[in-house]
Amino acid sequence: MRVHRTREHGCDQDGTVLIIVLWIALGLVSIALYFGNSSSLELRAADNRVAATEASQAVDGAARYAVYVLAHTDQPGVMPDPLTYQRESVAVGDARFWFLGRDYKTAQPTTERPYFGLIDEASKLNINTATVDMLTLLPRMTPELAAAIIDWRDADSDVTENGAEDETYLRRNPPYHCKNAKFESIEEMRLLAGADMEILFGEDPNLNGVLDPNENDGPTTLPVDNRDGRLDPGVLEYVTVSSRESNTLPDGTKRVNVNLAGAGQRLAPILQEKLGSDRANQILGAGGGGRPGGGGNAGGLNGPFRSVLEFFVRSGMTANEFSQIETNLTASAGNYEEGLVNVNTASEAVLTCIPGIGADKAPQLTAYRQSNPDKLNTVSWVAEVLDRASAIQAGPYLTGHSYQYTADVVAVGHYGRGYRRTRFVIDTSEATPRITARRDLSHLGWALGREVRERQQQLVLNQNQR
Ligand SMILES: [Ca+2]
Ligand SMILES: [Ca+2]
Ligand SMILES: [Ca+2]
Ligand SMILES: [Ca+2]
Repeated sequence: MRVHRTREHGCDQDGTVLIIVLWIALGLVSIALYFGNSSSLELRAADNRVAATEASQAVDGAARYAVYVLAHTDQPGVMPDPLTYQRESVAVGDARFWFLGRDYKTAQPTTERPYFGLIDEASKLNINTATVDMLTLLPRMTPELAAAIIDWRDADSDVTENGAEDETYLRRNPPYHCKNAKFESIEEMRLLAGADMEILFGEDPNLNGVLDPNENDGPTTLPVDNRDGRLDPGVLEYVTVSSRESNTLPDGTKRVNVNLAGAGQRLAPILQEKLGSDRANQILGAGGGGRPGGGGNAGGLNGPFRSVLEFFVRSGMTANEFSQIETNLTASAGNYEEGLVNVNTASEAVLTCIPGIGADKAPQLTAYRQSNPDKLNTVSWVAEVLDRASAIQAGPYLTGHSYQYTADVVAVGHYGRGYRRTRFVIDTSEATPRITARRDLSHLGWALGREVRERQQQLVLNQNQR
């Protein structure tokens, strides 16, 4: 009996000990699980921070690379051939970067798949120089916003038709003044009367020129789009504040103003060097209106010429001859000319805004570009496509060259993590290209389209399986 009791007691004790041990063990397991989980979360967070740092460094590296590409191009002032530099999935250590671009060789540069490359700022309409009529022709533009652009940048406080000055902006909450000075960035347009998300961003809220799934599903997800299978971007797609041509070439040579007295004497040695003396004399004599030998001297350049294109049309030069001296010429007196549109890279939408071109002739220009890809370093071919009067009318707004480019850099760190996107504007008008603007666009979200995302996800899967 006693033994039994003892044994019973022993049994109870064993049971209690077992339960306590189990509890302790369970507690240890859950503590281990808790710490394990939180340290893996912390590890994961730290890893994401590392990836983001890698991506940021790749962004900076990409900007330096873009400056290098532009500094070493064969033809300064001409869009670097996309085949001559690296544009997509460029490795920088464990990170990769892409230059998100626009396909300037097509009439509609926005597509279903991203195009990779640098972006020509002279392919866009400059909101510091475009007239209200030109602005009004942009897709989605309203008369109110076009007029507000003019009033924002003009020095006076006189309200133009449909426009807005101080009295509009001072009524806002919080109130602010009309700038009455040039735009320094296109994003300033968000402050303007009549500007809204739909006009500025259109169907492309991530500003990548790519038709993303949410941009073609109607009202199901933002933005509200028309579900027509093509991207209809907003005004921001088509405008710039950066385009300008210096009247001093990057190598320090002053351009010859074809309207100045003595232009002929300054032009003579350039023409002689490139085309020989006989031809130089013929051309310098012909400038008044296609009379070969007419005038017979440098004074034969009878201006005024409203543009370099007009000078070409009236000079009797062949397009090939003209292309050799084109960058040496200007028709403006200042230190630089702002807002010329590069007819070799501008989209149909932008060309439509140019006086003398319009919606009817813009497709002819882009069609010519597609069938003559080797001629796209000059403005002269415009005279082959447009009639003489239209070419002369369009001339003051056009150029064949570009000196400012955007590098829209997207980068990810290892395993495709740590997404970063920054837009840089690079000015090549001086001897050394330099970055003149930088804007972080990471907050706009993934911009590289579906294919690159899937490829990135596949890389992660492959890594995890190893
Ligand atoms: Ca004003
Ligand atoms: Ca998009
Ligand atoms: Ca949508
Ligand atoms: Ca659409």
